[in-house]
Amino acid sequence: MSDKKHLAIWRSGDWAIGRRRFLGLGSLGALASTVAAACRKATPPAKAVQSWLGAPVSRYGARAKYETAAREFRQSRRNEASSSRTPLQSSHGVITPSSLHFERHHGGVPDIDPATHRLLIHGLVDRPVILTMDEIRRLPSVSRIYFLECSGNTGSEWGGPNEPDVQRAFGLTSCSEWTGVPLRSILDDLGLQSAGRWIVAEGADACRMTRSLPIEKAMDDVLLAYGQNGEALRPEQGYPLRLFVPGWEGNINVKWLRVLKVVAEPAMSREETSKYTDLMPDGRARQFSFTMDAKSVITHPSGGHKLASPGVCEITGLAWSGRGAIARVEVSTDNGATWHTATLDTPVLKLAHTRFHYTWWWDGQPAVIRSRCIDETGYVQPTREELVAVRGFFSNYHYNGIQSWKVQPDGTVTNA
Ligand SMILES: Nc1nc2c(c(=O)[nH]1)N[C@H]1C(S)=C(S)[C@@H](COP(=O)(O)O)O[C@H]1N2
Ligand SMILES: [Mo]
Repeated sequence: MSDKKHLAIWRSGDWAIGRRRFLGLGSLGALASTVAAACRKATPPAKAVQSWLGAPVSRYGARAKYETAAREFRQSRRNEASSSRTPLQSSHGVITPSSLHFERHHGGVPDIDPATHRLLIHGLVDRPVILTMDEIRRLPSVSRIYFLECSGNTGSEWGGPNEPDVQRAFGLTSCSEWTGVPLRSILDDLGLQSAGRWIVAEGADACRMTRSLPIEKAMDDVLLAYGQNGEALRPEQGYPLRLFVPGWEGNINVKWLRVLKVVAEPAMSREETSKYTDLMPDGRARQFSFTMDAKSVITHPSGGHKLASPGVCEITGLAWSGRGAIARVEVSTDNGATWHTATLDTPVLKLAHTRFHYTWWWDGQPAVIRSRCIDETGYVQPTREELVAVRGFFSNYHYNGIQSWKVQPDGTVTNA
């Protein structure tokens, strides 16, 4: 295709011509030609060629004042029992900045001095201990990138399209690099007794968050985490210490951790009986439904976005699974009739957000776009109908149905 034609579709007002000319062209070819046209157009006007005498260095950084992405929350009657959501629609890559990590507090954010904080580990161990933060930070540590998702995330979509945008519908998931001590190494040292089958974790906040963790998981990949994205945990994420349970529902990742008790039977606390259980259609409930099932969502374009004009559109989003790595993400731009394999940013990490991309040539017609993911165990993200057929409508937690967005001819995007 000649340069003249590239420029022709780039000029505003020429979209109708461009659309006819590009119809049937592979989307990557279209992307390359659009980029080339943009480059040729980019002769800077004289007044833009200038430089600034800048501000001095600073002790602790802040983002550019032009950037406004923020957590979203509804003011509730009791602000101590609230949550805020990550702006996934404007996120890049897979790491959530700590300042935008979603929050879920049942008793507010306590202000805990690390110098006085203690972790008691007792119960069915030969040598119970009380550890200070300095003692914990002396132990060999690891750093790992993991997602953290509240099992209530996307619960709003059980009955069909509900929330207007990806932040409100999906924003209770975030992904950080977490640093801490493998719980296994400490339990090995303390002499775990064979009768110890569960560990009851308790937080130091007003709600005394209490959850029971099976010993097999505790001895696998659980961390006593004190670091997040290269610095100490944020207060909102459990400073100075939290339990980190990779791939499992957010609630068991007890923040402000102060007690671990090794026991024979689960505690049957509020958070694992009346809450965080899943009522099934036959009236029985799933309990200890820890694993976060595979889920994916297109974050751009998504609800609330407006496409400027027909032409090249980068579809991008996130996929993750509590069972391991994402093996494949597929994207449909024709209401599920055909599916295309998306490109995954590498490395693809187990139990972490995985960024996917698919380059789409939007022809200006109404379109429904969606993504579905398959994890390394072969688990396929279900449609809403498939999920509802098994789990019914009584559940609040663990909704992971395929999400669709509708692109209207004027470029507006809505939840479909
Ligand atoms: N001590 C304590 N731990 C807690 C909670 C809490 O309120 N108190 N909330 C839980 C819930 S429901 C979730 S989803 C995650 C949220 O972690 P975050 O606020 O770091 O995103 O923490 C869990 N751990
Ligand atoms: Mo949660």
